[in-house]
Amino acid sequence: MILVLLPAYNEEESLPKLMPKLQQTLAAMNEEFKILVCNDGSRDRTQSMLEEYAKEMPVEIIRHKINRGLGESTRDLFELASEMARDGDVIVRLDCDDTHEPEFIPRIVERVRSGCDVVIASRFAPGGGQLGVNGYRAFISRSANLFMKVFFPIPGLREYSCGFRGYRAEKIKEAVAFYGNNFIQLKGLGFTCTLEKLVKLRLINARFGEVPFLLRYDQKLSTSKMVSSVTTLGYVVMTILYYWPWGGWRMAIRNKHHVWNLANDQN
Ligand SMILES: Nc1nc2c(ncn2[C@@H]2O[C@H](COP(=O)(O)OP(=O)(O)OP(=O)(O)O)[C@@H](O)[C@H]2O)c(=O)[nH]1
Ligand SMILES: [Mg+2]
Repeated sequence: MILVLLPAYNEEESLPKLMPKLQQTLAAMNEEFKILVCNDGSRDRTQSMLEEYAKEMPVEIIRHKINRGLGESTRDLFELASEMARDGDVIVRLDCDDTHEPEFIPRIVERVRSGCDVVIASRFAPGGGQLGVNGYRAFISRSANLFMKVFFPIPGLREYSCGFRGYRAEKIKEAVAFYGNNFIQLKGLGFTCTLEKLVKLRLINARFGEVPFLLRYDQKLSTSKMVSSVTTLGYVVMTILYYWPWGGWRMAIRNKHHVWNLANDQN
């Protein structure tokens, strides 16, 4: 099964573009699929539109009446996905602002099935790119990725900030079992959770891969919800938590995971 996760906040303009493409792509893959959407306190027609889609395709809606942010929504989506998924399933998470084309999903799924735990749709892999991104935003995005590459390096990875990714279900189940509440712990810090997930999976020895991806920013209709000041603060907080000499993530989590693995092997 393929489980598609969509965080949605005021996406009434984008959903009518994205959902038919998503359904078409997934149906053509000849595999069972489910779309889990977290409608996070949208103030527009997102909820009623999703309810209509749920009549035509396998859509399940998690509804927050009040906006809780991307971190909380991601926690809910991954928690539900890890409960629903069986071994062999692939979890794909993408944005629903119509900048992430579903046509990349089959390649992501194939790459997960050929041995990766996490596969990132990468603008910076050979053959990837972005359309419609202005110079300022491209510079901010490049700088953020450089920061992540320096402080949280993952061999072979060029793209750290894009949320369009595939995950092997077993690895997500392992992460939820091992980390519990702390799988995605940086909740109120904007979009930091997107990086935190990578780092947390790396600390439990996930294997990473990339597929080339073209970001269609030229198709973006909805307004941006990315608050760069809060997210930047989140990156700083995470860097401190990671490198903190007394019990920082880098050492403490690796050691704890090693012990956890040994205990699991004995059982
Ligand atoms: N659940 C939830 N989803 C959100 C929230 N903010 C944004 N999103 C969703 O997260 C995805 C990414 O948001 P975007 O605003 O596209 O952020 P971005 O891609 O980093 O940057 P831009 O495309 O420039 O806006 C979209 O699918 C949004 O609907 C939120 O507070 N809660
Ligand atoms: Mg976007």
